[in-house]
Amino acid sequence: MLEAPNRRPARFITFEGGEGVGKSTQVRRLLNNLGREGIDVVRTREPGGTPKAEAIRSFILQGRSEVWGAGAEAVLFAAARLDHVTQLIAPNLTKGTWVISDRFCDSTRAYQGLTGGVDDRLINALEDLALDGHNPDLTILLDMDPETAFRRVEQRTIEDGLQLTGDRFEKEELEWHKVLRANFLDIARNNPDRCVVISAEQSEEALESAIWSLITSRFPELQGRSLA
Ligand code: T5A
Repeated sequence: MLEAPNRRPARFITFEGGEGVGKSTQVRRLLNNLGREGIDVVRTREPGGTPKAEAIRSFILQGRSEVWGAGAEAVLFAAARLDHVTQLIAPNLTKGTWVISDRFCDSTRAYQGLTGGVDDRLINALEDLALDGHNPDLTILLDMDPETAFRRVEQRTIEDGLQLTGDRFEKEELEWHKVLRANFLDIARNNPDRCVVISAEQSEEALESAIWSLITSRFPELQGRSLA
């Protein structure tokens, strides 16, 4: 079948990485930059993105699933993802709208699988079921030393006048987060066509520019477009 003229393929981009590395900040900046290029794009997050998935998010991040262990948490993240994919991600991509997600399936593999010790077979099965072929076109892994990232989160908490309590995973020890970082890097190494690692230890603006260079070199429809 002939494609409609000027119809550009919708892209699915995910951001991954440890706590506080600057994912949400860069998701917002990329959303604005794509919007300026006239691209229809939605921003979403995991866990969450739909009302049912947001309910699972609250349950997990309040620490209520912790007693069941990492395996049960992997199943809960996958349940949230299944709703997110079928209700938000797939319908948007089908109608030609790009989707940018703040975390996706690599977080389950890194947190619950490689760091939490959940068997690969369960992680693979959950991923197959929840994604149903909706793999990201590009995953940007923001990488940085967790100690520096924690200082950023601390600073944000102070600026927002909040108490530093730490959600379910922020409360883990620094060593745990160092292992998590190495595991994210392993996932990127094992998926070189999809994943690109970018150092998050640079200013917001420098990072935005590095991400824009990547996007414009990756997707031919944006080639030669520079940042405003
Ligand atoms: N989880 C999630 C799993 O265990 N399994 C799964 O399958 C999934 C999907 C989600 C939690 O759930 C876990 C992982 C997480 O623990 P969340 O609240 O979404 O919880 O947690 P984070 O993704 O870590 O979100 P954060 O908001 O804490 O971190 P971000 O989004 O990486 O960082 P951001 O952009 O909010 O920035 C943090 C602070 O740094 C500043 C910002 O202004 C902000 O104050 N900042 C910078 N400062 C200096 N230089 C830069 N370049 C900066 N960029 C941002």
